[in-house]
Amino acid sequence: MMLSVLTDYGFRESEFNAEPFGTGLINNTWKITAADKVYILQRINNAVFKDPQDIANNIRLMADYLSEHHPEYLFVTPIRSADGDDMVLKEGEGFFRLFPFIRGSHTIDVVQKPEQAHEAAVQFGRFTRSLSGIAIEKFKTTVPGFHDLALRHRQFSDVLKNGNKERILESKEVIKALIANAEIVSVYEKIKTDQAFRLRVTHHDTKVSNVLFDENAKGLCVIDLDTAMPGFFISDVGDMMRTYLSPVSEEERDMDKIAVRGDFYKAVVQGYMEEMKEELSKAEKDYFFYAGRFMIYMQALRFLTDYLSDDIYYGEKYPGHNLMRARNQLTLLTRLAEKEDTLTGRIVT
Ligand code: GN1
Ligand code: MG
Repeated sequence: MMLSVLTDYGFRESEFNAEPFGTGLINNTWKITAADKVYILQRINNAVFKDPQDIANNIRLMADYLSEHHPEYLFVTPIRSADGDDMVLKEGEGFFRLFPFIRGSHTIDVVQKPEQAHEAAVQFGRFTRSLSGIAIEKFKTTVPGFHDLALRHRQFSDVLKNGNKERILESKEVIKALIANAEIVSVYEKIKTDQAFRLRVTHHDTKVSNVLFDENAKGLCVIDLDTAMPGFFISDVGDMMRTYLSPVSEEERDMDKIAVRGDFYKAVVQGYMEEMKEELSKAEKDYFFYAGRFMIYMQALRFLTDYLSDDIYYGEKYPGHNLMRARNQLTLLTRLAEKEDTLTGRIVT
């Protein structure tokens, strides 16, 4: 049985209770209760993370750096197995990791108040700022080209040639809208070679469920560090906009419910800037709003590309699921564009 991995951490089979935990699309997560202690166990999706040791390498790198330079920073490191490993390989089952559950912490799945967006943005900003002196060349790339929009766009163009023909026909409108927005890719191409844009350690998955909150609704730290690696700040800020601005998530099927909330935008900008304003160059700050367009567009491309590739990456819970998600993200992109003037007028730097 899957959870037999816990014996590698010194637990006896009869000693623990396991329940599925969280809503991630890629890894499997369980909350483990053993005696009076609580843990989080994760199985890494080996199809996505081809070399899970790279993740362990990056996490160790960050843990060492932070304990030396920012010992007060709460960094949740994996518990070592009885053999002293950060990760355990179970033949035929995959790689597992065990984390301590931070006492008194909780996560939320949707941002309901601007204060929560603010707290989360502070946490992701602090994460990047705290790591700003680390040698980024020592990091491994855990998912090649993960937030490379040019690559995501090429993958989309390729699937239009080689993908599921019926689905391509069915997705005509969405494809047209994606092509019409290709300017977002050109802007990214410029950023990629622009000296004013620095590579820093960014999280790359800044959904609010990746922040731990305490009993007083204050942010404690960020979790889910599998994709923490060198990147541009627009990845993190953009993914916050993608997932905090609308009252409904990428799973919503009623497009009329998708909206962009100005006070949440302001909260993201202010929270992130509290930590990052000294770090970011003037040129980078000018791309705050673009960050949202960048990430929402990329996610729309990824969902549709997956739909046209028969859902091999994200899977589907109902027929047309990934097409629906792509439509959802495109709607969000439109809602965001409509508010550009109002939102950018509010930026405080
Ligand atoms: C995946 O599994 P989860 O929910 O942490 C994906 C993100 C997407 C997200 C969309 C490694 O994250 O990039 O934004 O789904 N992670 C990977 O919900 O592909
Ligand atoms: Mg994730």
